[in-house]
Amino acid sequence: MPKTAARQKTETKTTKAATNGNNKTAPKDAPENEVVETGIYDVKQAQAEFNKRRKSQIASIKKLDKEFLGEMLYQMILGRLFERKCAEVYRMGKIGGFCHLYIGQEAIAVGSMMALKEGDYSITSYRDHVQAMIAGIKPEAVMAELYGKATGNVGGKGGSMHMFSKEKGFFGGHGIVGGQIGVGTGMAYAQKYKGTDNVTLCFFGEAAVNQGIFHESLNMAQLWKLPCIYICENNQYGMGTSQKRAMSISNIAKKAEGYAMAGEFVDGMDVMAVREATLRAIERARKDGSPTLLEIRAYRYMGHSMSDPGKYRTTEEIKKYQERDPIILFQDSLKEAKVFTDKDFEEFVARATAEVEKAVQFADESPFPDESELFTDVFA
Ligand SMILES: Cc1ncc(C[n+]2csc(CCOP(=O)(O)OP(=O)(O)O)c2C)c(N)n1
Ligand SMILES: [Mg+2]
Repeated sequence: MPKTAARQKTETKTTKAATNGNNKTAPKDAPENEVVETGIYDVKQAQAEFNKRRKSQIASIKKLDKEFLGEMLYQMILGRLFERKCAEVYRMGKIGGFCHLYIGQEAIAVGSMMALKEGDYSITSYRDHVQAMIAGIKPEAVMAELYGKATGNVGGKGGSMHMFSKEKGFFGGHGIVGGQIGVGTGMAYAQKYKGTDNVTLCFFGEAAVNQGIFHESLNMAQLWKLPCIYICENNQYGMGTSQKRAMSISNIAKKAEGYAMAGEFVDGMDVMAVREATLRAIERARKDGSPTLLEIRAYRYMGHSMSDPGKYRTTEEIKKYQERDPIILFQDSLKEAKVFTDKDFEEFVARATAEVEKAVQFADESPFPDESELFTDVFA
């Protein structure tokens, strides 16, 4: 993606949506709307650290073949453009209900899931479209599911939050904050019980860490040596509440120490750093089932969901984080390592744009489920 195109589009489209065009601090007499700087992540410092790491990123790039690197970049671009399209068609009324977008966090899903092998599992929260596509669910099926169409990933009955494919080892798509942490732990238990060397990637947001299920699961996983890699996607907000307001410590990776578990902090804007941390965790898990907690810090550019008025943060804060856009950082390194050129990036964008358009056309042209489907697959 050419640098300027990526930056411009993201900033103009996403920041407006995220803040609903309002970047003013709320009045003092409305504390629930007060803008609080998170203060836990200095962007300048992070940028300086990344620049120091740049050499090591290029060295990691050189260890991988061009085709695989191209696929990593393509999946990040596809995720970004797919989500932008979701926002566009949502505003046109084509998607109803909840819709949580992943823009800004792409390096986490790509860096970690593309380190998996056949038979490994993954599970996540409601912010699940990009993970579902990386798992191998076709963009057409994800978009049609968002539209509530019969051709959707789960027949149009799950919508945005409930993508699922047992065949692809992708177990959702969960709307209850933290609910998937217990399920993911059970999936890892099954992998161990069956005597495989497979692992589970269990994604959740930083707000889920305050739920009891997180602590119960980590305790059990370490005690029973379950091959679960707990990936806390720290985007610094749980709906409109900053982490600082809701958590007594800012270093989530440190919480692993409470369970004698391996824990690691990772820069979620750096896809290669995510990949390498995941590979270290995978190695531990395949060897003797040891679990790991990874805190991968990133930033969501859009609102919590499409209905978020976004009054709890400023446009300036969003722009600050966009200066470290994960796609641009990766492209810059790929270019410096002489793997791809600007022309190649344009081709990736063109291919992803065509794939997204195909998905929208498929969803537009698909039928809604038949009335007779009303009572099938109903378990409650
Ligand atoms: C048990 C439960 N409590 C509250 C909610 C409402 N809720 C939905 S998302 C959310 C915030 C979660 O934030 P985080 O875990 O950081 O994930 P993110 O949305 O940032 O990806 C809340 C409180 C819920 N869905 N489930
Ligand atoms: Mg969050």
